[in-house]
Amino acid sequence: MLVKDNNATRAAISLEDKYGAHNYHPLPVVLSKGEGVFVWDVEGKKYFDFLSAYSAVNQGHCHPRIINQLKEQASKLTLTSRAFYNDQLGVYEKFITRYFGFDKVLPMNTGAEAVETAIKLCRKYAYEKKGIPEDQAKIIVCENNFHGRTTTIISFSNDESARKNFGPYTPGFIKIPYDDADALETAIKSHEHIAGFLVEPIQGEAGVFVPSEGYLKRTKEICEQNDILFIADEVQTGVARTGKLLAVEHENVKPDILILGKALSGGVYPVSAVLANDPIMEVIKPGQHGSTFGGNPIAAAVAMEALKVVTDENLAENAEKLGKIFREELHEFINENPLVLAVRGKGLLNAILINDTEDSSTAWDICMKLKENGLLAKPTHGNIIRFAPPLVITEAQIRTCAQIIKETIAAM
Ligand code: IF1
Repeated sequence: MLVKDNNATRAAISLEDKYGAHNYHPLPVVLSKGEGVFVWDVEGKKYFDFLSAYSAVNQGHCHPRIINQLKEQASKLTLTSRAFYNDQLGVYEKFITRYFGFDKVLPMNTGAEAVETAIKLCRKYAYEKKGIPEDQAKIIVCENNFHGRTTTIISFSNDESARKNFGPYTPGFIKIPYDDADALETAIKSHEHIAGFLVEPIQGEAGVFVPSEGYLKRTKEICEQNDILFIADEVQTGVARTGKLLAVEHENVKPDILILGKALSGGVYPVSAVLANDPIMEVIKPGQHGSTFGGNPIAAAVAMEALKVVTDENLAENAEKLGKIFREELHEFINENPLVLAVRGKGLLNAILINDTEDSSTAWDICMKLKENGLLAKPTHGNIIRFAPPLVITEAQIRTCAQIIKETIAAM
């Protein structure tokens, strides 16, 4: 066995442990370099990154084109606030609205901020365009959702650890089961003043839960029939991750409000966005919403290049094709291995369900072994392991990785 000096790893972990809030429980690996599908730890060990910073690094680590834009813009102008115009924002706004096919964009920084923005936009539209009485607007959300961690967003979470003892909670949300279009119809019939329906096209945090075919299409139709805004949270599923530019495209659905984050910048800079057409977006007037950093010139330059990379490198097509290969490889394997119950996902957003209880350490132990074998992934809910490599991965690499995963689990 190779005897390694783990001092650098231990030192970094103990610093975070002592001086950082304990709001995460990371895998014990300390990364110091990334390039494409690979990351390296402080001891020089190289890994395939199968988390991609929760699908933020779709374009691969430190993509040279995106980094170049970052450097160029950083040396010219970083931040103006929106009190003044900057020469990058308008160019980016024109680009991103054409790219996704909406009239207007409202730029923010993090995913949670973009979700908050969408909620505010939806409520304001309900009061000013639909005539819902003041403070009565309700937004329908789904059970087991994950939309971020602000006080309002956790108010409609049903994840105890995300929610407990952070009350009092924001009212105005109705929760229905996910993947149940009838439940949406029932909720609309039994409640007054519904303004919107907020949904993840695939539930990420719930363990990559893909809804039945037709769910998005049907819920969108129900929303249309009832004059309710369909709000798609594509923070995790968007930007080519699931094999289409947007996951809603699998069902030819066009949301009324689209929420993006994460890979919008290739994981280089916090950039999020809310897109909508004029009749909706025009309800927001000067002074009614904003952010110091939202729409800053670095964000604009970086996001524009990150989206160009997605197109130029055919990342959606690659995710679609390699996702199929990956699931095929694992399907064959799980037929013979009782430790894995299921493999599911779309494009390169996939997960395996481990045949053990949520409080078992099996999934964690598998991830520790995968780490030893040069592949980084993280368990969720105790018994699910998410696999989401950067979309620049090649077919040869995905087959190698499938092999690593199979051999690791077979040896457990
Ligand atoms: C954490 C999961 C991923 C998101 C959707 C909004 C946001 C997220 C659909 C908020 C964020 C994250 C954040 C991260 C864990 C994580 C996650 F495990 F919870 F499900 F990606 F897989 N909408 N997702 O998935 O975006 O404010 O973070 O930029 O630890 O909170 P943010």
